[in-house]
Amino acid sequence: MTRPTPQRRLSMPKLTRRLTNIVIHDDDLELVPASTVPSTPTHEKLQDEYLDQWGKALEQSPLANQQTDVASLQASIAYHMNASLFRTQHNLEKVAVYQALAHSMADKLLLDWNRTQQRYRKDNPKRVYYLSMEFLLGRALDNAMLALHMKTAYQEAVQGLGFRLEDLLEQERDPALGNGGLGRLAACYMDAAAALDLPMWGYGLRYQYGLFRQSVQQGFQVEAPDDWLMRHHPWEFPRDIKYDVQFYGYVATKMNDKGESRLFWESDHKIRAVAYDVPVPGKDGFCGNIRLWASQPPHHGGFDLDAFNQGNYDQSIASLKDAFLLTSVLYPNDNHQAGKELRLKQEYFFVSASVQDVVHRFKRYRCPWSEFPNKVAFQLNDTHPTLAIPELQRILVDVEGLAWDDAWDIVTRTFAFTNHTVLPEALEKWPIYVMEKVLPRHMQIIYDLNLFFLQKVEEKFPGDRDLLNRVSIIEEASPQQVRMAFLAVVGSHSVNGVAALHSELVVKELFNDFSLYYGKDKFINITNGISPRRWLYQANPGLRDLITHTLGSEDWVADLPQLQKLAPFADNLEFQQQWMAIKYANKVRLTQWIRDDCGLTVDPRALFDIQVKRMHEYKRQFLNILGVIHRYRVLLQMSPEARRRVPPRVVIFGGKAAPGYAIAKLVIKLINSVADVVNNDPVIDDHLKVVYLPDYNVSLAEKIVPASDISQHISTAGTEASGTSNMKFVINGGLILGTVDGANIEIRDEIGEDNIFLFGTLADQVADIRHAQKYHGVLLDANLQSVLDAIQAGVFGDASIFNPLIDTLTYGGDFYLISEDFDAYIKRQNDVDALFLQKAAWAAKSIRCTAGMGFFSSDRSIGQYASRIWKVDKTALGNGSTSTAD
Ligand code: F58
Repeated sequence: MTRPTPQRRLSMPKLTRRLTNIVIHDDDLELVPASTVPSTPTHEKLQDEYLDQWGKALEQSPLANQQTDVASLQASIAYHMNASLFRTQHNLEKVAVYQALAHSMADKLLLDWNRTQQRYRKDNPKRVYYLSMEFLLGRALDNAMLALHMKTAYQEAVQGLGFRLEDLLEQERDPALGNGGLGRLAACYMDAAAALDLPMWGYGLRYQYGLFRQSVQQGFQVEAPDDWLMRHHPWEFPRDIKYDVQFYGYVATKMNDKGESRLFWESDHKIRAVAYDVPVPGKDGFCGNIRLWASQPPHHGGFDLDAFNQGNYDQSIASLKDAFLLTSVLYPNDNHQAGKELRLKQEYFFVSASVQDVVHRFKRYRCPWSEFPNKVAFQLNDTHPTLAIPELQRILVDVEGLAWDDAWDIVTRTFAFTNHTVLPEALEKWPIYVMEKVLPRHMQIIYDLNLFFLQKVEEKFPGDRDLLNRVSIIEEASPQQVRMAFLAVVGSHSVNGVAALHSELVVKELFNDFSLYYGKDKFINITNGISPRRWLYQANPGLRDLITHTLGSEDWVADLPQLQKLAPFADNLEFQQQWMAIKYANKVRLTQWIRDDCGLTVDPRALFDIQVKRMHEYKRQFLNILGVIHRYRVLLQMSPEARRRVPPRVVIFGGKAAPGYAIAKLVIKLINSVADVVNNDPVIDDHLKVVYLPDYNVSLAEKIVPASDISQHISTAGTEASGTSNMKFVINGGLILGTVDGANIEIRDEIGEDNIFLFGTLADQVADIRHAQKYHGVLLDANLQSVLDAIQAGVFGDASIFNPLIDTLTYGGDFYLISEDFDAYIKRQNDVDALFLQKAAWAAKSIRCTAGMGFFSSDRSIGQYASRIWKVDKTALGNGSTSTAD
C-alpha cells in the first residue's frame, strides 16, 4: 500500500532568525515550529528561588487577601468604580455599578483560576479539550456569586450603596456565542467540569457579534446585530498568546538536508489568532477555562505600506479588514449548514489555533509523541471542528516529522466525536474545489486518509463497490464534497449520540456501514445533561430553598439523584402547597416580564403552557399554534358556562428563526397574528392568551423555565437528537407534553409514565407514513382542515401571507407529520386541562417530576465522558485549594 512519504524531524540549529516555516520562540530561545508562534514567557525559566518569591508576593497581595465582609466588598466595588472604570460616585449609572461589582467578583474568581491552572500545570494530568464553535454561556455575575457563596454578602453590600442587586444583574448582556442546544450544552459541560475539578478546557471563537437580537415588528421577526462587546465585558481576559493561521497558498515538495522529500504548505495569507480566556467558576475553589480566539492581522502583516505611502489608504488596510472580519460574526443557522467559504475559514482558524496551543503545551513537558494520547483528549462538539483531525496529522507529519502511520495512530487515539443531529440538511459537507483553494494541504491529507481507509474497508468486505461509495469521505456528487461527519468518524476512537434513541439512530441510519466495519463498541450513547447549578439552584431560588430545607443540606446539587428523596412528599398536602406557592411566585415574576416586554396582562392563575426553543419545522411550533387556533374555535363555540369549566391558558412562545429560513419566520408571523386576534377577543377574555416573547436567550430562559406548568417538546419522532430544555423544565417541576423523541423518552423512564403527557407517531413508524403519503397523498385531519380553513378565510389577517406555510402540509407532503399527529395532540391537550383542574394531583406530579430528574445532571454526563471516552479520572487530582466563602 502506498503511503505518503514519511517526514523526518529536522534537526534545528539554535539560531535567532526566521527559518523556513520556523519561528524563534522569543522568550526562551527555544526553536519551535511555525505552527507554534510566540506565546507568553514561561515560568520554567525562572529559578526556584524567584518562583517562591513570586508565590510569596502574591500571597501578600490584595488579591490573595480579599475579605468577604460587607464593608470590604463595598470597598472593593468603590475601588473598581474609580480605578477600573474611572468614575466617581457623582456619575453612577446602574450599568457602571454592575461593572464595578463584576470586577470585584472577578478578582475573587481570578485567584481560584490561577491556583487551579497552576496546579494542572504542575501535575500535568491528562487534559481534555472541548472543541466547540459555540458556547452559549449566559450571564456570568449571578453564577459566579453563587458558586463562590458570596451572593448574600454582595446583596447587602450593594444595598448599602443604594442599589438593588436584582437591578444590577439585569444590566449584564448575555454573551450569545451560540445558536441553541449545542452551544448551551457546551456551557453546561464546562460548568460541570469546573465543578468536578476535571482538567478540561473549552476552545472556541470570540465572535464580535453573537447571535442576532430579535424584535417583532407587525408580527414579523426583525434581526439586529448583537454588538455584545460594545460595552466593556469584565468576564474575559485577553492574553498575550498568539498563533498565526494560514490559508490558501500551495503545497511544495522540498528536500530536507537528509535528501528526503517532504511537503511544505506555504502561503503569505496569514491571520493571527489571539487568546481571550473566560473563567468558569467551579466548586471549592476550582475554576475552569474557556479559551476563545479572536482574529487579527498578523504582526507587521496585512498593512500595505506601499499603498499607504502613495496615499491609497483604502487599499493599504484592505487585508487588515479581512483579518478582523474572520471572527466578526456567528453564523445564525440552527441545524442547517451555511456552506459559506468564510464559515470554513472560521472553522479552520479555530481548530488551527487550538491545536497549535495544545501542541505547544504538550511540548513544554518534553514527552515523546507516543505519550500525546495519554496527555490529550479532544472532544469534537459536532463536525464543526473536524478539521482538527487533518490539522494534527499535518503538524505531526509535515512539521514534527513523524511517520504517517505513527501520526495517524496518535490522532485516532486522541479524538472523539459527538454527533448532535441526524437531519440530513445539517450534515456538513464542503465542496472539494473550496477546500482545495482554502486548505490545499488538508485536502491532500484527506484524500490520503480516505484512500487508506477505503483500502482497509475493501480488505474486510472485498468487492463491495457500493459500500466503498457509501462510506467514502469524498462524496462522488457534482461537485464532489468532503463529508465531514465521515472524516470525524474515521479520525476518532469514539463516536457518541446525545440520547438513547438518537444514538440508536446514529448507528442504525447515519453510520450504519461504519458500525459494521468498526464494530459496535466505537459507537456509544451519552445522554445529555444540564447544570443543576444554573438551571435550578440559580434560576429558581424559591424551589432551591424548599428542596434544601426538606433534604437537610445543599448536597443534592452535587449529587442530583438525592432529589429522589422528595418523592415521599409528593402526596403531602402541606408540602404541595409550599411547592405550588413557589411555582405561583415564579409565574407572577414572568407575568411582570410579559407586561413590561409585550405590554400584555396575563393572569398568573392560568395554566402556563410554554414552548421556547429555536424556530424550526421539525420542532413543530406550527403544530402548537394550529392547536391554539383549534382551542380558540372550540372555546368560541362553547356556552359561557362550558367555557368556565376549561382552565384558562396562557400559551407562551419564544425562539429565533434563522434569518434565511422563510417558513420558520412565517410561523412567528402566524403566532403573532393569532395572538392579535385571540388576545383582543372579548368573548375569549382571559380564557386564552397567546404570547410571543421576543429575543429568547439564556437569561430569559432562566425566568421562563421555573414558571411553566406545562412545556411542549413536540418534534416529529426521530428528529430531535435530545433536547435539553425538556430537562430544565421538568427539574423545575414543570410537566411536559411531548412526543416519543430524544430525551423525552429517558425523562419518561426516570419520572414515570404517569407524570408526562406523551403522544404521537413513533420514530420507527415515520418512514412508512411518509412513504404512504408519497403514494396516496395527505389526508388532512378534519379538525386541522377547519383550522386551515379559518386561516384561509382571513380570520387572522391577510391569508395569502400564510400560503407557503399551509402548502407545507398539503403540497409539501406534510413531511413533519403535523396532520398525522394532530388528533393525538389535541386529545393530550385535553388531558392536560383535566389534570390542571385537580390541583392536588397536579402538584403531586410536579413534585415527582423534580424528584425523578437526578439522572440528568451534566455532572453525570461529564463523568461518563471522562470514564468511557477520555479515560481521565477526576478524583485522581486531589482537592485543590479552598475558596473564599461568606
Ligand atoms: C442540538 N443541535 C440538537 N445544533 O438539535 C438538540 O436536540 C440537542 O439537545 C443539542 O444539540 C445538544 O446535544 C444544535 O443545537 C446547532 O445549533 C448547530 C450549530 C451550528 C450549525 C449547525 C447547527
